Amino acid sequence: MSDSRPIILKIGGSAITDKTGELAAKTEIINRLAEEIKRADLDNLIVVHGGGSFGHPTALKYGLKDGYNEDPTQKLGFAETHHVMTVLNGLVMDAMIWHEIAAVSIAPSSCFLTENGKIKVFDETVLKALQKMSFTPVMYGDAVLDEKLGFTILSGDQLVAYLAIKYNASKIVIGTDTDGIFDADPKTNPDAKPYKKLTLAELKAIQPKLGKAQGKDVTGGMAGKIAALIPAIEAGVHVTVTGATKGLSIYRALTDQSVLGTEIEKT
Ligand code: ATP
Ligand code: IP8
Repeated sequence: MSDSRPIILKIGGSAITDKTGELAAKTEIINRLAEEIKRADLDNLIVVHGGGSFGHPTALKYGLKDGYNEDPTQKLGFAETHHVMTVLNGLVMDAMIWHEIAAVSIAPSSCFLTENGKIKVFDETVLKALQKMSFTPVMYGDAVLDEKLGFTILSGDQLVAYLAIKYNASKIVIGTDTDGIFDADPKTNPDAKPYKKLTLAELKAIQPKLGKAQGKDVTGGMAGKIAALIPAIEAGVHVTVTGATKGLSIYRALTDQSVLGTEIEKT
């Protein structure tokens, strides 16, 4: 049983899917990430993955992020978005279990409620029980019910920040498809320069340089990710943003080794 502070890993949808396509999973990367998680051998890990080309296209098509607008097709869109997230989650779970990780998935739509897009209610009973037995809980960005909007999209990044604050995480590792945070989107600007280290004040100062995701996305790309993570950084949680598409960066970050990427500290 684990009583230690959790480590929270976000596996970005940009790393495990092709966000310029639809329902386009990168199964080799999912498999390698499961191998890295197994190798890290942590009994206090919480994994959260993003939506990539599974959740984002349907969330965008039905305008789910801004809430229910009385268009009945949106309800089907809500159901479809949650469903395709369970499909991507199934691929992640397949890889984790194949690598003999005792991972158990928890659907955020069943235990979180938001209010105007911010987490308002979390029934932590199952998560706590899983943690107590050192299972590896796995959550994901999801379509969730919202007390003011009817429903919305809860990003994996907001989930990560919330869980990190609530459970006093020792660190957050964010795996995406770029080697950290750059002074411009490296996908569209070949001269973009990476930041190795940022304090909270420096991070806030460079927020205008953070852009959208490539492809379909409803949670704001790197700009949205950092905005969602700031409350956890303010609470003193260390954040590493690194590439998850190649090498061993996730294993190295999870085990406190240096990685190509950006380290963020409050001061
Ligand atoms: P998902 O939301 O599907 O889980 P993710 O969390 O992996 O995906 P995205 O929301 O797609 O990440 O955001 C990452 C993307 O942000 C990168 O692929 C990159 O194109 C874009 N980006 C924009 N500005 C920057 C920047 N300054 N530095 C790094 N990446 C940036
Ligand atoms: O990919 C959003 O979570 P994110 C998930 O972590 C959906 O931003 C359903 C679009």
